[in-house]
Amino acid sequence: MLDFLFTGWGAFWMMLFMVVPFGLMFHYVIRRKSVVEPGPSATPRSRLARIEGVWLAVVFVVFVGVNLASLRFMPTLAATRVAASGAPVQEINLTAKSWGYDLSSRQIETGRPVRFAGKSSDTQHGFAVYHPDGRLLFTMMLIPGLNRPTTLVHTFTEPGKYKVRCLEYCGIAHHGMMDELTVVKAN
Ligand SMILES: [Cu+2]
Repeated sequence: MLDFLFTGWGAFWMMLFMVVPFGLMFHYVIRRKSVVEPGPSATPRSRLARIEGVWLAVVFVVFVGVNLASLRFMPTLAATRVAASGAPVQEINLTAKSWGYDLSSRQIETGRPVRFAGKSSDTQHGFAVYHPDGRLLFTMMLIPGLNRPTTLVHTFTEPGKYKVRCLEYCGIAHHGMMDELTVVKAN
């Protein structure tokens, strides 16, 4: 029911909803400080208010700009893009439950995008994939009660054994919630 809050533009509006009150309060504090209760300063009050106004505008523009520019890198939007492009994608469906994973496949070929579609059947779980050298490649948060699965697309380039771990604390055996993916070289 609340799927829209966690995907694409829904997540973006949700972020604004949480940030705007903070921004207004920040603005109010700055105004009060510069206009109503100025400290001892050689700079005239009006000039100080203007400088702080400009500074606030710069911060705002950079903040919104960075957020908009990074939208296309959001995993859910990237996954939608790959799905729309019609590229041959390997689908792996997974369900997380305390404390393990049901995976439709653990075999992956290099060079072919893999679309992970994950759900949780009980509580909040994570699905994090580690490169054989120990680097974290990506992690997904799996929230119970959503109609649509959480999706992420990743293309593996090197063969090997990739560890899977849960990175959302989910109970007494959370530390043991692991799995493994095998990536083989494509012929
Ligand atoms: Cu966990």
